[in-house]
Amino acid sequence: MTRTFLSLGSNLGDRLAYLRAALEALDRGPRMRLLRASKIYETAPVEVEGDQPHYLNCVAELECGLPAIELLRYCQGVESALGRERKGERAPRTLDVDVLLFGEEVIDEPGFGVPHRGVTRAFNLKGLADLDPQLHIPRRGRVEELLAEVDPSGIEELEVETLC
Ligand code: PH2
Ligand code: MG
Ligand code: MG
Repeated sequence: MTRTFLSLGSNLGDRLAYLRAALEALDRGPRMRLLRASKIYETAPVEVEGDQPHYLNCVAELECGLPAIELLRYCQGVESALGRERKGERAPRTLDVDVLLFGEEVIDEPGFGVPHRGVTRAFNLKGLADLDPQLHIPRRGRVEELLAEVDPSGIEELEVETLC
């Protein structure tokens, strides 16, 4: 079993419902178990062009018995099942599920990098810090130290029960 962390994001439609449905689907996935989810954050879009709605983001911790590439495929299936249209990498979306970390594995393949290149975005570091501030990110460092270095603006904690 590998300890893995996923980033969930939605900025189209009923964002909270998409995050909830995604967590349920991840818990039902083959050889995987949802352990915990971070707080939910409402976040200003980063690294996108033009006006886009704000995101809801959270981070989920799972135990996974699949190889990383199969976890990625499962996550992509969950995105599609929940209405994701492939309209470009940075277009608004009902659901984005990114494999942030897969144990200590480092993967550099076209279309699949682990740790995910977005792992040091402030909203992902915040979610990771909710779950384990001491967590080590291969090639980057410790979550709490990385979080101290990023700009925390544009991130608001959402006042809801955590989803898991
Ligand atoms: N995802 C992106 C690009 N920009 N900005 C926020 N706030 N949240 C995201 O999940 C996000 C983003 C590409 O996947
Ligand atoms: Mg993403
Ligand atoms: Mg993605």
